[in-house]
Amino acid sequence: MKRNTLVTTTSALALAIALGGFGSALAEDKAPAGADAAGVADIVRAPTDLPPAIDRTEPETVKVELETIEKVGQLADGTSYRYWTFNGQVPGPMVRVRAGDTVEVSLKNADDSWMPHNVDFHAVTGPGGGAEATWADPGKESNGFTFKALKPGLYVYHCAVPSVAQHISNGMYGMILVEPEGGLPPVDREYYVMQGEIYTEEVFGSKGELLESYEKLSAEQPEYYVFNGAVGALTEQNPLKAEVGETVRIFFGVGGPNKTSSFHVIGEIFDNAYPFASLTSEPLMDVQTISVPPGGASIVDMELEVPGTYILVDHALSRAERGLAGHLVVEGPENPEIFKEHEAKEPTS
Ligand SMILES: [Cu+2]
Repeated sequence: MKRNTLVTTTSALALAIALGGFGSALAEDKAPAGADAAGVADIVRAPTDLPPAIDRTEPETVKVELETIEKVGQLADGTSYRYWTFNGQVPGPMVRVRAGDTVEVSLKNADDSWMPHNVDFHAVTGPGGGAEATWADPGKESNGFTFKALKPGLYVYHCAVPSVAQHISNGMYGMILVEPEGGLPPVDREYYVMQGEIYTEEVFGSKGELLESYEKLSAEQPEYYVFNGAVGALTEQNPLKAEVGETVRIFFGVGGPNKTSSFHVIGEIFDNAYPFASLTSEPLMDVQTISVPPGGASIVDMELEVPGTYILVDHALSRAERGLAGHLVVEGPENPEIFKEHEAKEPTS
């Protein structure tokens, strides 16, 4: 039954896009004057928006309530886009549970959605990661499901309604951390960062409300690469912050849908990096760049010795010119033993 609906919806959409009908429908609905016009939302999830470390020692039942919301949000200065989100922001909320917990997932799809949505949690052991159980047409609430978090790790979740790549690229991804029973080693600050791609018909840098390009999505040729949903989300808007002497952890994931990230922080070295976000393996130490596949994650820890602005990038650096950069601003006393700039040289002539 659901499969039929799904195929019909997908075919109709693909056809509409092929005929240019989808673009026309979007154009009629678009906000009058781009990102400054009323109705353009801030869809960025702040990297500080994550639950605190779990301090309990017994398993519990944890409820996760998701609402899928489609809305026009700011993609860049003067540029907007019709995002599809979990709970109104990109990425969706970070869920934090402990290995052995029972997790009850409910999903409601907002009344004004155009599309059905659902959620597939990579932390789930069970069919579709819960995708069938959470399917919801616009205005409906899904049946939901319950799962036991068996394996520690940091896991991606995403919408799995076809075209899955389309739902993900429009913003439908987030992460769930399943802490090991003894928790993670404590740090001073934790941040939540996810990388995604946006495929627009208009070229990078265009103004106004941009239209999605199914053709570029199929060809894996995004116009925009973003951390936490939008250009500038983690630079001007919400830079990561720390003091000299503190240890910072970044929970980093790739929603994608297509591109592997070579995650790197310019000017820093990861003291600990958990490849593929495996928490039952020992972390690697002293890592410059870590490869994170789409639908995958990593956890990196850095102790900060020197003040300054450190830049989060994907070291496939052409992507930095398509929106992909974040800042980690470290304040505190200079540490000339570790880093000092030389005095200006005397003119030689
Ligand atoms: Cu969806």
